[in-house]
Amino acid sequence: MILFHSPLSPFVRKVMIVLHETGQQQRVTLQGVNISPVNGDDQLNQGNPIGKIPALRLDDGSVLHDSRVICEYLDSQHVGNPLIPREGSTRWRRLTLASQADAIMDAAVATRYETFLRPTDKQWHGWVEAQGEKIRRGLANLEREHLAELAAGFDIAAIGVACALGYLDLRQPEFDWRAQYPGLAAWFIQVSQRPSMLATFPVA
Ligand SMILES: N[C@@H](CCC(=O)N[C@@H](CS)C(=O)NCC(=O)O)C(=O)O
Repeated sequence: MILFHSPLSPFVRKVMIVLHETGQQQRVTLQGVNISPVNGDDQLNQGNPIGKIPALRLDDGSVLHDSRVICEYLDSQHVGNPLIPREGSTRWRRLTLASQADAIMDAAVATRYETFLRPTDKQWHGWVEAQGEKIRRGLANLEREHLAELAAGFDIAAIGVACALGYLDLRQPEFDWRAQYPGLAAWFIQVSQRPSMLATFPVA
């Protein structure tokens, strides 16, 4: 299989961590792409018309996207403990937490595009501030209500939160989230030691 990849994308990192955690790294060849919303990649666009990464080309030539679908596919392809609970209320709770983590990443990626790509005189500070509020509300909720759930196992929800925190460190190092969310900070120290997290650490 071929994974359209960038080492700095938090959504790609999520897929890479799932590959590591399920022992499937060797099944995938990485195809690096350097894209932004205003600078696409023709080969990627052929497989994923939306032009975003990650996208996974299967051996039969079909292409899966987005990261949620790819993670679910990969989780159906191994015999170990599932990273996405298969059924019951746990499934919906964990998927909702995973969605919250994705939304934090969406807000952080959108902030990056607005502040890095958009010409300075066109930047909308109120909009950037509102993205920051989404991130802060999302993290505060995790700190207040979900620390025990995160510590329960490194599944799809925990992987998503770890990728979101790692991306904030990469792109918003001035946002000292550790000071505001000490429970998340302590949890992050632990999960950061996992081989899957070390192997996918984003280096700009
Ligand atoms: N919902 C998507 C989001 C993926 C995403 O936003 N990827 C970014 C890179 S981090 C991207 O491809 N941006 C290019 C674009 O927006 O055109 C997923 O979960 O895979």
